[in-house]
Amino acid sequence: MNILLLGQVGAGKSSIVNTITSIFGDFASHKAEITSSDQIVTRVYRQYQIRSSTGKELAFRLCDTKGIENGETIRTADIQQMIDGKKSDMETSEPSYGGSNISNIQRLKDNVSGFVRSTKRWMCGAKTLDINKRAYCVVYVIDASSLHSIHETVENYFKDCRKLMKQNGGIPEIVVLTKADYCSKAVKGDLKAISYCPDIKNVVQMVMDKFGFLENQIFPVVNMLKDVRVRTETSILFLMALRQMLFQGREYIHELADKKEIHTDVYSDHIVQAKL
Ligand SMILES: Nc1nc2c(ncn2[C@@H]2O[C@H](COP(=O)(O)OP(=O)(O)OP(=O)(O)O)[C@@H](O)[C@H]2O)c(=O)[nH]1
Ligand SMILES: [Mg+2]
Repeated sequence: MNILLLGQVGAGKSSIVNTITSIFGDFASHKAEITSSDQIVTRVYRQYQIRSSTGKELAFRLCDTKGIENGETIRTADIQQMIDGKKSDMETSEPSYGGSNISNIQRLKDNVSGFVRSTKRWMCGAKTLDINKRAYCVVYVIDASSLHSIHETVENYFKDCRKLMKQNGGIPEIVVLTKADYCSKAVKGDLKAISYCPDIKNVVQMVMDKFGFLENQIFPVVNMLKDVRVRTETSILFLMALRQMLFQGREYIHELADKKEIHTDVYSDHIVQAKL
């Protein structure tokens, strides 16, 4: 099951790959490149196979993507390729910028072409899609500490992404709120405070108000950055989020099978394996 990580430059997408790899591998992983500078780090699409501590491949991959910059509009064709599993590992993504008028027209065109695409797919069955490669869940990675000052274009970007997921038959969406430690001293001192801290509750409410997510789709976390050993509190937060991604992804697979977009004999194995 491929899980697509989308979000702003520096939001913590690659750090999530490292944290989850560390949790399952039982050691601190630096597989995905991150940096402490403000520069864009991830420039290409990367698929990371997650393995257990014994090296066994687990039944999901995290797909790290190039971050969105302020002023950028949705790269519909690019994201569609990722959803359909047609983007190769290490492939680049060109940013797309546009003024508000261009962006509105483009958005309209995207809506229409998205509708045509989903209708076509419904009519012919998605036989050309490789079910191992396509995405079954999308994760919006949002920096909790800077949400209050999020750029309007980035806000629109997320809204447009949500529309695209709907056009694709309702791909499950999860929000992972990183850098919760920057939002609250209590969380910085004790990760357990994340579940009751008012500062974090406010950020969660802001995500609900801005983007229309439900509370159970939003997971505040703190990435593993300096620790050599994986802390239990870190693991619990990430595993809860991951469990939700996999459950919802599985439901989506069932729906695709019911609509005959994928064949049950092909996907049943994957469902069994997707149990954590
Ligand atoms: N305090 C804190 N810092 C974090 C957290 N997650 C990520 N960071 C820091 O944020 C910076 C950016 O993290 P990345 O994982 O590289 O972000 P990215 O979204 O992959 O960025 P691009 O690849 O440039 O799009 C790094 O300096 C990380 O150490 C977190 O939960 N808490
Ligand atoms: Mg990155």
